[in-house]
Amino acid sequence: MAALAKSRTLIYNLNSKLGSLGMLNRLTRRHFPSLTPQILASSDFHYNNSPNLFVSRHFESTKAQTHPGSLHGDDDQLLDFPGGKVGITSQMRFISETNDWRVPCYRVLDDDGQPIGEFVEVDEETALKMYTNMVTLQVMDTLFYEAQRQGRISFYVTTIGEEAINIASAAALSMDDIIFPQYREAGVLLWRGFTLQEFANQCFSNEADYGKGRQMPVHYGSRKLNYITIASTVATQLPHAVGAAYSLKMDKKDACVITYFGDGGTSTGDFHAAVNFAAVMETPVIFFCRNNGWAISTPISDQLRSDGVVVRGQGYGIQSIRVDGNDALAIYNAVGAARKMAILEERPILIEAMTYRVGHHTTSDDSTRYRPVAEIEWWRNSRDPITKFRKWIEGNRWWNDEEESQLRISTRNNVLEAIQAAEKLKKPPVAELFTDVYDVLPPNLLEQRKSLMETLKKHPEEYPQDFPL
Ligand SMILES: Cc1ncc(C[n+]2csc(CCOP(=O)(O)OP(=O)(O)O)c2C)c(N)n1
Ligand SMILES: [Mg+2]
Repeated sequence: MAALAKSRTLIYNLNSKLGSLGMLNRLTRRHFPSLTPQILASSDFHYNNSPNLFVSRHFESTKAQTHPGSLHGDDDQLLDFPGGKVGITSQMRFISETNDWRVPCYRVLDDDGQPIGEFVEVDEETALKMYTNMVTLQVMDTLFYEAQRQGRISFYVTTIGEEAINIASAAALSMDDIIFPQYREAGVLLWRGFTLQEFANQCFSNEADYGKGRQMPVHYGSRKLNYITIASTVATQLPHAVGAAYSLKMDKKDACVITYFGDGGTSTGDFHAAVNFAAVMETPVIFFCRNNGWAISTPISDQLRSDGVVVRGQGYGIQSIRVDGNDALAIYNAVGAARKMAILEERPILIEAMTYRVGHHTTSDDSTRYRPVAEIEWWRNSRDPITKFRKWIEGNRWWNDEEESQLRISTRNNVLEAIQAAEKLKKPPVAELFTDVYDVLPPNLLEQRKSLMETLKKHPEEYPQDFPL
């Protein structure tokens, strides 16, 4: 006991002395406590050896306390409260913070692309559209990322590793369903028909961009495609989504809302307010959490203490499911079922898709500073959602190597053409910065506009010349 207390004091003292670098080290160790540099470097390193992924120390060390009696009351007597009747017990028992099992992950395909159970069939045409969209998203991400690195656009966010989440969830919805995205769901828009040219126009902030260049790249939106413009202020879209779902319910529409967010988003007040509001108001909304293990450099073990996000559904009184986010067919099935329940039963549903953010957080990030490269590469090579889906369509004889290389070549050419065309278009006028919010500009904005124009004219050398005033 004395030795334990001593080592605890030592750790405490060390921790309080650690600088930010030490802090990062600690974060990495906590998230992957069993991954030493030697293991990561060894050629036979395999994730199956590491049950700790997405598991905080909490789950390693804590077994749920088994209760001596059941949590039901001692007898049939009930007490009446405003929220309903509850049983009575004479034993003082605290409810355990966790179960001694973790909520399993719903899968349709195993790692070899073989179905492991029953699922809603996807016909050949839909499956091939899903596959070609996933590949298009991947190629678009790669080339737009490179364009940012070349200084041609200012910023970019990839969806690498989360292509199945994007495309399969979109495929399970109808066009009347309204999308409230975070920022890693460009594929949902792609599925709905947003063209490569439209993506490029937004990223290049040119005159054809619907936002008139007023948003950072990747902040897409499309009124036509029912895709609400991306707000990257984390989780602010969630309460909006609930409000929109409530309006669909009032109008008795045969449609639902789906809102996407990350594991990090679940730590915001907006998440809790939105889910509770949706539960109480019984709104047809799907809360789709992409649990990719990281919120920039914050690992999931520092994000929450519960068994991920899925268990929070019950806390708010709504149904929830955990899905393998790298299994397109599992996502397609789960979202399809959730959509039906949301609309027919007028209820919100929470989906937690387990996945991994293979790319850097954004082009402003270098994730190798806070997580092992071997970990990233393992996900890229062993758990790639596109490869898995390809195995399934090839197994069905719907796809072959020649079609694959043709698709990749033509998609690459199409993306490059879109980038070149977007780059050639003029920028929107600077004056547009002040339009489209107020009908009549208030005095403070009039003053700012005047000041901006004067500054641009006075110091032309400080500003790009290709912006019309
Ligand atoms: C309200 C708010 N706080 C902080 C940020 C900075 N920020 C941008 S993305 C991000 C992490 C989000 O992580 P997660 O929700 O897991 O999504 P992921 O990037 O992993 O897809 C943070 C903290 C922000 N954009 N908005
Ligand atoms: Mg995340």
